[in-house]
Amino acid sequence: MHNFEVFKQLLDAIESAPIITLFRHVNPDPDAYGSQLALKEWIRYAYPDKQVYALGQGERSDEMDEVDDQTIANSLAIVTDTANRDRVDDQRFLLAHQIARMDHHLQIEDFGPLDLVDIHASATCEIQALMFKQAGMNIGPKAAQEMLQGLMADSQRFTITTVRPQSFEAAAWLMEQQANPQQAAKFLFSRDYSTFEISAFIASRAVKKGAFLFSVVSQQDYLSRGVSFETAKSQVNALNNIKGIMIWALFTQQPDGLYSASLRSAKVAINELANQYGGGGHQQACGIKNLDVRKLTSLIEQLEQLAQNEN
Ligand SMILES: [Mn+2]
Repeated sequence: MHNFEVFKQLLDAIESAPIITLFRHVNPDPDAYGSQLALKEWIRYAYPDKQVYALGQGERSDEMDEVDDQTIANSLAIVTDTANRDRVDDQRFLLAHQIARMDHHLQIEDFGPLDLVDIHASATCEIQALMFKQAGMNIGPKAAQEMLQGLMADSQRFTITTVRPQSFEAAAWLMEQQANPQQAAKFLFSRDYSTFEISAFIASRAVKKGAFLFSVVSQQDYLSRGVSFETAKSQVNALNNIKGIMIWALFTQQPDGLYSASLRSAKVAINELANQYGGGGHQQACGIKNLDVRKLTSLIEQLEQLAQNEN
Protein backbone atom coordinates (compact mmCIF):
# COMPACT_ATOMS: atom_id res chain seq x y z
CA MET A 1 0.00 0.00 0.00
CA HIS A 2 1.12 3.55 -0.67
CA ASN A 3 2.69 5.20 2.36
CA PHE A 4 0.28 8.13 2.32
CA GLU A 5 -2.65 5.69 2.53
CA VAL A 6 -1.02 4.10 5.59
CA PHE A 7 -0.49 7.57 7.05
CA LYS A 8 -4.18 8.43 6.64
CA GLN A 9 -5.10 5.20 8.42
CA LEU A 10 -2.63 6.08 11.17
CA LEU A 11 -4.27 9.51 11.52
CA ASP A 12 -7.66 7.76 11.83
CA ALA A 13 -6.24 5.43 14.49
CA ILE A 14 -4.88 8.42 16.42
CA GLU A 15 -8.19 10.23 16.04
CA SER A 16 -10.08 7.35 17.64
CA ALA A 17 -7.52 6.46 20.35
CA PRO A 18 -8.01 8.15 23.73
CA ILE A 19 -4.52 7.08 24.80
CA ILE A 20 -1.41 7.11 22.63
CA THR A 21 1.99 5.77 23.74
CA LEU A 22 5.13 6.65 21.80
CA PHE A 23 8.23 4.47 21.59
CA ARG A 24 11.58 4.57 19.79
CA HIS A 25 14.83 2.62 19.77
CA VAL A 26 17.23 2.08 22.67
CA ASN A 27 20.29 4.36 22.82
CA PRO A 28 18.21 7.07 21.17
CA ASP A 29 19.74 9.48 18.67
CA PRO A 30 18.17 12.83 17.73
CA ASP A 31 16.02 11.27 14.98
CA ALA A 32 14.63 8.73 17.46
CA TYR A 33 13.88 11.46 20.03
CA GLY A 34 12.76 13.91 17.36
CA SER A 35 10.29 11.54 15.69
CA GLN A 36 8.93 10.42 19.07
CA LEU A 37 8.65 13.86 20.69
CA ALA A 38 7.39 15.49 17.48
CA LEU A 39 4.41 13.15 17.57
CA LYS A 40 3.88 13.93 21.24
CA GLU A 41 3.99 17.70 20.62
CA TRP A 42 1.72 17.45 17.58
CA ILE A 43 -0.85 15.31 19.45
CA ARG A 44 -0.83 17.78 22.36
CA TYR A 45 -1.27 20.61 19.85
CA ALA A 46 -4.03 18.94 17.83
CA TYR A 47 -5.79 16.94 20.58
CA PRO A 48 -5.30 18.62 23.96
CA ASP A 49 -7.74 16.17 25.57
CA LYS A 50 -5.94 12.98 24.59
CA GLN A 51 -3.51 11.22 26.90
CA VAL A 52 -0.14 10.96 25.17
CA TYR A 53 3.03 9.49 26.67
CA ALA A 54 6.62 9.20 25.43
CA LEU A 55 8.42 6.14 26.81
CA GLY A 56 12.03 5.02 27.16
CA GLN A 57 15.35 5.86 28.79
CA GLY A 58 18.25 8.05 27.74
CA GLU A 59 19.76 11.52 27.83
CA ARG A 60 16.40 13.27 27.53
CA SER A 61 14.79 11.04 30.16
CA ASP A 62 13.40 14.09 31.96
CA GLU A 63 11.13 14.53 28.92
CA MET A 64 9.95 10.91 29.05
CA ASP A 65 6.79 9.81 30.86
CA GLU A 66 6.01 7.04 33.31
CA VAL A 67 2.97 4.91 32.70
CA ASP A 68 1.58 1.65 34.07
CA ASP A 69 1.07 -1.51 32.04
CA GLN A 70 -2.69 -1.08 31.89
CA THR A 71 -2.38 2.36 30.27
CA ILE A 72 -0.12 0.91 27.60
CA ALA A 73 -2.50 -2.01 27.06
CA ASN A 74 -5.34 0.46 26.44
CA SER A 75 -3.29 2.59 24.07
CA LEU A 76 -2.38 2.91 20.45
CA ALA A 77 1.41 2.43 20.50
CA ILE A 78 3.45 4.19 17.82
CA VAL A 79 7.06 3.08 17.40
CA THR A 80 9.39 5.42 15.50
CA ASP A 81 12.84 5.07 13.93
CA THR A 82 13.22 1.39 14.92
CA ALA A 83 13.99 -1.52 12.58
CA ASN A 84 12.97 -4.43 14.81
CA ARG A 85 10.88 -5.18 17.87
CA ASP A 86 13.84 -6.18 20.04
CA ARG A 87 15.32 -2.70 19.68
CA VAL A 88 12.27 -0.89 21.04
CA ASP A 89 13.07 0.92 24.29
CA ASP A 90 10.49 -0.39 26.77
CA GLN A 91 9.27 -3.74 25.51
CA ARG A 92 5.88 -3.08 27.11
CA PHE A 93 4.86 -1.61 23.73
CA LEU A 94 3.90 -5.22 22.95
CA LEU A 95 1.03 -4.90 25.46
CA ALA A 96 -0.73 -2.25 23.36
CA HIS A 97 -3.91 -3.36 21.62
CA GLN A 98 -2.78 -1.64 18.43
CA ILE A 99 0.79 -1.02 17.26
CA ALA A 100 1.92 1.31 14.48
CA ARG A 101 5.36 2.28 13.22
CA MET A 102 7.09 5.04 11.25
CA ASP A 103 10.64 4.25 10.14
CA HIS A 104 13.33 4.61 7.49
CA HIS A 105 15.56 1.61 8.27
CA LEU A 106 15.69 -1.42 6.01
CA GLN A 107 12.46 -3.27 6.65
CA ILE A 108 13.57 -6.42 8.44
CA GLU A 109 10.32 -6.91 10.35
CA ASP A 110 6.69 -6.25 9.45
CA PHE A 111 4.74 -4.28 12.06
CA GLY A 112 1.34 -5.00 10.50
CA PRO A 113 -1.26 -2.80 8.76
CA LEU A 114 -0.04 0.46 10.30
CA ASP A 115 3.59 0.00 9.28
CA LEU A 116 4.83 3.12 7.48
CA VAL A 117 8.37 2.57 6.20
CA ASP A 118 10.32 4.50 3.57
CA ILE A 119 13.88 3.20 3.36
CA HIS A 120 14.84 6.04 1.00
CA ALA A 121 14.13 8.77 3.54
CA SER A 122 17.17 10.30 5.24
CA ALA A 123 15.34 10.38 8.59
CA THR A 124 12.14 9.20 10.21
CA CYS A 125 11.47 12.89 10.87
CA GLU A 126 11.70 13.49 7.12
CA ILE A 127 8.91 10.94 6.51
CA GLN A 128 6.78 12.58 9.18
CA ALA A 129 7.24 16.08 7.75
CA LEU A 130 6.45 14.93 4.19
CA MET A 131 3.33 13.07 5.34
CA PHE A 132 1.94 15.97 7.38
CA LYS A 133 2.74 18.35 4.52
CA GLN A 134 0.94 16.13 2.02
CA ALA A 135 -2.04 15.95 4.37
CA GLY A 136 -2.14 19.77 4.39
CA MET A 137 -1.92 19.88 8.20
CA ASN A 138 -0.25 22.29 10.61
CA ILE A 139 1.75 20.59 13.37
CA GLY A 140 2.73 23.51 15.64
CA PRO A 141 6.22 24.95 16.22
CA LYS A 142 7.36 22.47 18.89
CA ALA A 143 6.67 19.40 16.73
CA ALA A 144 8.31 21.15 13.76
CA GLN A 145 11.43 21.91 15.81
CA GLU A 146 11.77 18.27 16.94
CA MET A 147 11.39 17.05 13.35
CA LEU A 148 13.96 19.49 12.00
CA GLN A 149 16.44 18.38 14.67
CA GLY A 150 15.98 14.71 13.75
CA LEU A 151 16.30 15.49 10.05
CA MET A 152 19.43 17.64 10.45
CA ALA A 153 21.07 15.00 12.66
CA ASP A 154 20.35 11.87 10.61
CA SER A 155 21.25 13.60 7.33
CA GLN A 156 24.44 14.92 8.99
CA ARG A 157 23.33 18.45 8.13
CA PHE A 158 22.23 17.41 4.62
CA THR A 159 25.65 16.12 3.60
CA ILE A 160 25.37 12.32 3.18
CA THR A 161 24.19 10.02 0.40
CA THR A 162 20.76 9.48 1.96
CA VAL A 163 19.89 13.14 1.28
CA ARG A 164 17.41 13.58 -1.57
CA PRO A 165 15.33 16.49 -2.89
CA GLN A 166 12.52 15.55 -0.48
CA SER A 167 14.91 16.05 2.46
CA PHE A 168 15.05 19.74 1.60
CA GLU A 169 11.34 19.78 0.84
CA ALA A 170 10.74 18.48 4.37
CA ALA A 171 13.14 21.07 5.85
CA ALA A 172 11.53 23.92 3.89
CA TRP A 173 8.08 22.90 5.09
CA LEU A 174 9.31 22.59 8.69
CA MET A 175 10.62 26.16 8.53
CA GLU A 176 7.20 27.26 7.33
CA GLN A 177 5.88 25.49 10.43
CA GLN A 178 8.16 27.77 12.50
CA ALA A 179 11.12 25.42 13.03
CA ASN A 180 14.39 27.30 13.53
CA PRO A 181 17.62 25.82 12.02
CA GLN A 182 20.01 27.92 14.14
CA GLN A 183 18.29 26.77 17.30
CA ALA A 184 18.39 23.18 16.04
CA ALA A 185 22.12 23.40 15.28
CA LYS A 186 22.82 24.80 18.73
CA PHE A 187 20.74 22.06 20.37
CA LEU A 188 22.38 19.30 18.32
CA PHE A 189 25.99 20.32 17.95
CA SER A 190 27.16 22.45 20.87
CA ARG A 191 29.23 20.28 23.22
CA ASP A 192 30.30 20.16 26.83
CA TYR A 193 33.99 20.78 27.38
CA SER A 194 34.43 17.17 28.63
CA THR A 195 32.93 15.92 25.35
CA PHE A 196 35.40 18.03 23.40
CA GLU A 197 38.20 16.51 25.51
CA ILE A 198 37.22 12.87 24.85
CA SER A 199 36.74 13.68 21.16
CA ALA A 200 40.25 15.18 20.96
CA PHE A 201 41.58 12.11 22.81
CA ILE A 202 39.86 9.77 20.32
CA ALA A 203 41.42 11.68 17.41
CA SER A 204 44.86 11.63 19.06
CA ARG A 205 44.70 7.85 19.53
CA ALA A 206 43.58 7.03 15.99
CA VAL A 207 45.33 4.15 14.23
CA LYS A 208 45.50 4.16 10.43
CA LYS A 209 45.64 0.85 8.58
CA GLY A 210 45.56 1.65 4.89
CA ALA A 211 42.22 3.30 4.16
CA PHE A 212 40.79 2.25 7.52
CA LEU A 213 41.06 4.54 10.55
CA PHE A 214 40.01 3.54 14.04
CA SER A 215 40.35 4.42 17.68
CA VAL A 216 39.87 2.26 20.76
CA VAL A 217 38.71 3.88 23.99
CA SER A 218 38.85 2.13 27.35
CA GLN A 219 36.50 2.64 30.24
CA GLN A 220 39.23 4.47 32.14
CA ASP A 221 39.85 6.81 29.18
CA TYR A 222 36.33 8.23 29.32
CA LEU A 223 35.55 7.89 33.02
CA SER A 224 38.74 9.73 33.95
CA ARG A 225 37.53 12.66 31.80
CA GLY A 226 34.12 12.70 33.44
CA VAL A 227 32.41 11.33 30.32
CA SER A 228 29.76 8.59 30.25
CA PHE A 229 29.94 5.48 28.07
CA GLU A 230 27.05 6.76 25.95
CA THR A 231 28.76 10.09 25.31
CA ALA A 232 32.13 8.48 24.55
CA LYS A 233 30.66 5.98 22.09
CA SER A 234 28.85 8.72 20.17
CA GLN A 235 32.12 10.51 19.26
CA VAL A 236 32.91 8.59 16.06
CA ASN A 237 32.69 11.95 14.28
CA ALA A 238 36.11 12.75 15.78
CA LEU A 239 37.43 10.59 12.90
CA ASN A 240 35.22 12.06 10.11
CA ASN A 241 36.14 13.77 6.85
CA ILE A 242 39.66 12.58 6.16
CA LYS A 243 40.79 12.30 2.55
CA GLY A 244 41.79 8.75 1.61
CA ILE A 245 39.96 7.16 4.55
CA MET A 246 37.16 4.93 3.27
CA ILE A 247 36.03 3.39 6.56
CA TRP A 248 36.44 4.67 10.11
CA ALA A 249 35.40 3.22 13.43
CA LEU A 250 35.27 3.96 17.11
CA PHE A 251 35.49 1.04 19.55
CA THR A 252 34.36 1.95 23.05
CA GLN A 253 34.72 -0.32 26.03
CA GLN A 254 31.38 -1.00 27.68
CA PRO A 255 30.92 -0.98 31.46
CA ASP A 256 31.02 -4.84 31.32
CA GLY A 257 34.44 -4.81 29.60
CA LEU A 258 33.23 -5.84 26.13
CA TYR A 259 33.41 -3.36 23.23
CA SER A 260 30.83 -1.43 21.30
CA ALA A 261 31.59 -0.45 17.70
CA SER A 262 30.44 2.60 15.74
CA LEU A 263 31.30 2.12 12.07
CA ARG A 264 31.18 4.68 9.27
CA SER A 265 31.92 4.37 5.58
CA ALA A 266 32.45 6.96 2.88
CA LYS A 267 31.17 4.69 0.12
CA VAL A 268 31.12 0.90 0.51
CA ALA A 269 28.21 -0.78 2.32
CA ILE A 270 29.29 -2.02 5.75
CA ASN A 271 25.95 -3.18 7.15
CA GLU A 272 26.37 -6.80 6.00
CA LEU A 273 29.66 -7.07 7.87
CA ALA A 274 28.02 -5.48 10.92
CA ASN A 275 25.20 -8.05 10.68
CA GLN A 276 27.77 -10.87 10.80
CA TYR A 277 28.85 -9.55 14.20
CA GLY A 278 25.31 -9.19 15.50
CA GLY A 279 25.05 -5.48 14.73
CA GLY A 280 23.10 -3.43 12.26
CA GLY A 281 22.11 -0.03 10.99
CA HIS A 282 22.41 1.76 7.71
CA GLN A 283 24.63 0.98 4.72
CA GLN A 284 27.25 3.54 5.72
CA ALA A 285 26.62 3.93 9.44
CA CYS A 286 26.40 0.86 11.67
CA GLY A 287 26.70 -0.18 15.27
CA ILE A 288 27.72 -3.44 16.96
CA LYS A 289 27.57 -4.29 20.65
CA ASN A 290 29.27 -6.81 22.95
CA LEU A 291 32.48 -7.56 21.04
CA ASP A 292 35.16 -9.45 22.92
CA VAL A 293 38.82 -8.81 22.09
CA ARG A 294 38.99 -11.77 19.70
CA LYS A 295 35.98 -10.59 17.68
CA LEU A 296 37.23 -7.02 17.83
CA THR A 297 40.55 -8.08 16.33
CA SER A 298 38.98 -10.00 13.47
CA LEU A 299 36.49 -7.18 12.80
CA ILE A 300 39.37 -4.70 12.54
CA GLU A 301 41.10 -6.98 10.02
CA GLN A 302 37.94 -7.32 7.94
CA LEU A 303 37.28 -3.58 7.96
CA GLU A 304 40.85 -2.90 6.86
CA GLN A 305 40.35 -5.39 4.01
CA LEU A 306 37.01 -3.87 3.00
CA ALA A 307 38.46 -0.35 3.02
CA GLN A 308 41.41 -1.54 0.96
CA ASN A 309 39.19 -3.10 -1.73
CA GLU A 310 37.19 0.05 -2.02
CA ASN A 311 40.12 2.43 -2.26
MN1 LIG B 1 16.82 7.61 12.05
